[in-house]
This record gives sequence, C-alpha cells and structure tokens, in this order.
Amino acid sequence: RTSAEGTSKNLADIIVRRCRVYVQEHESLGSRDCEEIKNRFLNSVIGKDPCNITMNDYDFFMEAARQNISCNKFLFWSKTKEIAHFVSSVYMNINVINPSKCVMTLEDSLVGYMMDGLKWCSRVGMKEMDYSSCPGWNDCELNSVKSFWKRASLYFASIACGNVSVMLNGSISDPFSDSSLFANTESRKLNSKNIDEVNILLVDSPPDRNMCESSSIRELRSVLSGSNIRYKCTALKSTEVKQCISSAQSCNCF
Ligand code: ENP
Repeated sequence: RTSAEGTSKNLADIIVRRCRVYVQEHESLGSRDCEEIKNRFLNSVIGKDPCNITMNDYDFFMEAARQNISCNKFLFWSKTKEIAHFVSSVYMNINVINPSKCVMTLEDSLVGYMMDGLKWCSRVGMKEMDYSSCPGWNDCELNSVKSFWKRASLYFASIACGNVSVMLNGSISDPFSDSSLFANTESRKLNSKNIDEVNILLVDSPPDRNMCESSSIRELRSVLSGSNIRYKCTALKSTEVKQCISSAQSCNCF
C-alpha cells in the first residue's frame, strides 16, 4: 500500500450517493439529510493536519449518521473482510414476511457503508480535500482514515447487544493482533450489560490445530472474561460457512 494516494476522486458525491441509496433501502432509518451528513463529514477534516485528526473530530458527523441496530445481529471481523462481508450479504432469514439479514457488520450500517473502501485527508490551510496525497495507514497514528474507523468501531461496539459474533482468521498465527481495531478498540468496548455472549468464529484453522486454544485467542478470552462477558469459540471452514449461508432459510448456520 502506498502513502502517495490522495483522497478518493469524487469523495463528496460518493458519500451523498451512498447515503441516499442506504436511506432508500432502509425505511426504518427515517429521513436523513445526506447533504448535511456529507458536509459534517468534510468539515471533520478540511483544513486540518491529516496526521492530527482525533476520533472526536468525527463526533458531529457521527451524531447525524448513527442508527439503531437490532440486537443479536452484530458481526465483528478482523483479517476476514471478504468472508465476513460475503456472509452479511448472503446470509438471510427468508422465512418471514420481510426477509432480513442474519448479521450486520459495521459496513452494513450507514456510517460504515458510506466510507467503506474510501480514502481522504486535507491539510492545514486547505479549503478542500487533498486529492494528491494522504498519509498511509501506518504513517501516523492519528491519520484521518484510521481515526475515522476507530471512531466508527467504537460506536458499533458500544451499541452491540445480545448474542454477537466475531469472525477471526484461524489460518494466521495472531488472529487477535494488538494492532487490529477489533483487538484494540471493539473487544474492549463491548458492554457486559448489553451483551449476552460473544461467539468467536475461527475460520480456517489448520486441521491439526484448534486455534481456539492458541495464545492469541486466549488473550481475547481474557479480555472478555475481564469484562464479565461470556463467550464460546467455534472453529469453522470457510467452504462450509459459504455452503450453509448460501442455502440458509433462517439464521442457523452458527
Ligand atoms: P483488519 O486488520 O482486517 O483491518 C480492517 C481494515 O482496515 C482493512 O480491511 C483495511 O481496509 C484497513 N487496514 C487495516 N490495516 C491496514 C493497513 N496496514 N494498511 C491499510 N489499511 C489497513 O481488521 P481490524 O483492524 O480488526 O478491523 C475490522 C473491524 O473494524 C471490524 O470488526 C469492523 O467493525 C471495523 P481496506 O478498506 O483497505 O480493506 C498497513 C496499511 O471495521
């Protein structure tokens, strides 16, 4: 990944367009002013040092874009973006009058949906976004994009409720890595008052090794125990997950 890339082309239009599509497809959100949401987003960063954007800089935007999400649907993920998003888009409960998603990732919420895959930053003294270059993910801790996803993750974790799931990558040595947003932000914000149980879904562990017992996952278990949150850990194969959700009529694959 290069640090030379600047703000995504047509950022403002993309935000408004995605916002309108999302609002149209989710009646329960009520009416939202997508122009206002876009303006609040741009104002969070325009004219500011792209390496000194804090989570709080996005608070005014978050206030306009936040929503309620039904309990028991939250799906967190780390190093499993592709399969987690595949699951959230295909895994449906079609056994009722209106079909509904079995799980929701942050990117299935308005906040995450609008910004997924985009890049942005501005500079001190600039009156617009910087389309020529932006700091990379690891160039500075307080970069515009990382602080945004931290803020959004904080929001998503703090409203999570019921039985929630997290899809982790069992094929890497450190699925619960300190540098991931799930490890350093989301897992620590889960609130035992609202959460019944965390279902740790370990995808594609080596056949000869139960990654649920690995030191990395033991670390997650101790974070959850420390917050008085119950958990269970299930090892799954991605092929089986895909097969089950593709033919599922209700939410009973995991
Ligand atoms: P990760 O580590 O899989 O990272 C999630 C996303 O953050 C990646 O898909 C990538 O976004 C961006 N990202 C992470 N590391 C780098 C990076 N290192 N880099 C450029 N981009 C990077 O999982 P996390 O951190 O635990 O975050 C997932 C959780 O946070 C989910 O539960 C969800 O709620 C929330 P992209 O757009 O490039 O795919 C060096 C350069 O999102």
